[in-house]
Amino acid sequence: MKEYKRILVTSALPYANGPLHIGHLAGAYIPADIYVRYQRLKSIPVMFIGGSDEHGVPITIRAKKEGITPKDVIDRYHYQIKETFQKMGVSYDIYGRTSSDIHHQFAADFFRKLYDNGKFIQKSSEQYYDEEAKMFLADRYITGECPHCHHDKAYGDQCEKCGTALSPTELINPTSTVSGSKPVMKETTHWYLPLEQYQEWLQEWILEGHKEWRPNVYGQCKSWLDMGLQPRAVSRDLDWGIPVPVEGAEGKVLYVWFDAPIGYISNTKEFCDAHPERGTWEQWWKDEDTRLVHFIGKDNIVFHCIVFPSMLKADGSYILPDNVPSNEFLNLEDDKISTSRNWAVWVHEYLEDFPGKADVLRYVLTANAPETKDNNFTWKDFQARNNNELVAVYGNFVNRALVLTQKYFDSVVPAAGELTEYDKETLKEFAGVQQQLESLLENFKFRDAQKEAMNLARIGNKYLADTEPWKLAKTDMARVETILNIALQLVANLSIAFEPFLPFSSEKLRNMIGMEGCDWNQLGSIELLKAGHKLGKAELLFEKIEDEAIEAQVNKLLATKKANEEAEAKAQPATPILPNIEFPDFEKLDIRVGTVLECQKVPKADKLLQFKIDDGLGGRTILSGIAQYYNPEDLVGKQVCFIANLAPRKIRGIESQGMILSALNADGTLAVTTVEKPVNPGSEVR
Ligand code: B3M
Ligand code: ZN
Repeated sequence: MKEYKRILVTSALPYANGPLHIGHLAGAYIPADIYVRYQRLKSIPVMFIGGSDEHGVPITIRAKKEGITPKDVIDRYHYQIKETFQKMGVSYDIYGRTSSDIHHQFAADFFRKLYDNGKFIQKSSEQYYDEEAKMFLADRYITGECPHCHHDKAYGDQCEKCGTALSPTELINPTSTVSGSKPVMKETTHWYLPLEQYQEWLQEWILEGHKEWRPNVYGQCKSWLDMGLQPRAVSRDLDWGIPVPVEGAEGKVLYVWFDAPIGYISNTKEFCDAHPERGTWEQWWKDEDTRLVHFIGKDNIVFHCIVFPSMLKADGSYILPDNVPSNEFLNLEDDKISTSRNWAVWVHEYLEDFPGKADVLRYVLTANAPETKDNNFTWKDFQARNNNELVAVYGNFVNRALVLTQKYFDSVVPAAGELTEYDKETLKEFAGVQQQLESLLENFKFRDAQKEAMNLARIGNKYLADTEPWKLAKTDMARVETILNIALQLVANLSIAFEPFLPFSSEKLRNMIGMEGCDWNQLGSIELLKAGHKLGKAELLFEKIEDEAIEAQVNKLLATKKANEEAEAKAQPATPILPNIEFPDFEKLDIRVGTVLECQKVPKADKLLQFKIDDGLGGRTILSGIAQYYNPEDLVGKQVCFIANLAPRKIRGIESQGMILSALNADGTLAVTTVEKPVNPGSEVR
């Protein structure tokens, strides 16, 4: 393997449109932090870059829904996310944001250079446009019937029922999820990165050059390449983002997936500008001696392995990722984590409910890391891992070693005498641990690595249980000295071995034993604590988590489940069908289609709209109580169904000559009934 001088680590930039949940942590953040902490411990120059992804449609939608600005949204979540990372010990060198001036400038310059060098193609195409919301619709914001399995809520980019990748034009009966209206086709121009031009190079670079990538990552890349790459639009019609820095591009911004990965670079620049002693950003991004590693979740693979590298290649002056360790998904209590269904453990809530227990969550998420397949978080398992592993194995061993030393030697490290065969065997077991841990960590096998560290504690526990120094204290104090010396060396080793995984506890442990510094290269040493060294006060490293605390969490989830079920039930109210009628009863109704000629609000009546309808018979006036749901001008020209022979009645002094039919939606809103294709005014409905 190539020798590198420095390692640049990035973890995916979370969208600043919601809080972090445990799935985020397990996917891209805890593993990256473990890796970075390990490299730092080894004194390898390493830089850890993170930040918020603050552009894109979801942020604008959220703002619209809440009646605030996108800037309000990102400010709320950027700071919250940043604080959550810090409290979880995710040790970024910089946590930046893509709304910063420095990033806007950097990303615009990046685009401009590619543009000037003819790396883009410009294409016009027809795209779905929402006339009510006055915006082009991102694929995700169009739903409709899947042409393959006929699921009625497929998205414009994918049907989640049958898994087929779709384009919005394939949907049957597309609807805008922004306004609920039917989108229309409208022409627009965009810049595209012609990925097909990079196909051959990518094949060589990934499929030949990076066979060591995780099978899930390599496999996804291969299937994309096998399908053949297509040009990808790098701009969007949107008023939130980085304006396309080209004349005549008004109203267009860089596609969020174009600017976000550039955020890794601009954040590095921001950091290096403020910390010149850490080198220049160009050193980190353009020197072949830098090893670049991206930690991401599996839904980001194509962007980090295919699109971003193609952008870097198009520029020509950048290094490329050496590895892209991507995790699969973490489920919660056997169900997919979902922000919209609030099916998640929100990390900031966890930290409130379990103060001082960031390491416990780090431990459990790593023990269950979805490294090779989707994995599951359950509160029962969380409790069991805390009580049976952190408390009963690691914490218990440390506590026993310290308490015994306190009792027999007044907390002074005793000297080791002659070693028995059993002592030597025990020491041999942890002599190899540094190498074992290294090879696992270098290969991104964090789960196994943490298991290995825990195994050290098991060895320690077993050693004390087997040697029983408390029994020997009456007869053979010299032997007790040796045993406790060995046990204490093991304790000190644990603080190093666990440092990448459980940084808070490792620090606490070092304070307890009065150990200064933490040097990875000393891992496995049996002279970490010198004889005569005075230990600090023994405290509990971890505490048991009681059933009540777990029940409270489980109940919280049950309440969410119940609320979701209720919401679903409410969305489909089972209004009982009325008793049957005979056909002649139906024939008494004269339902017609009319074209709305005029529509206006009735003064001082906030629910009423007054319609002038072309009914094919000279026209009529109808009042309808739908003013809360429509702009009157939006209804002009629409064809509506109405009852033509309802006896006229006066409402607010105006005679209403019929009744416009509307559908009552589950949420209480009304939608006017129209016809599926234009008909002559006055046509009968039957
Ligand atoms: N914000 C998607 C995500 O959070 C996206 C990652 C950007 S990394 C450059 O899944
Ligand atoms: Zn489908």
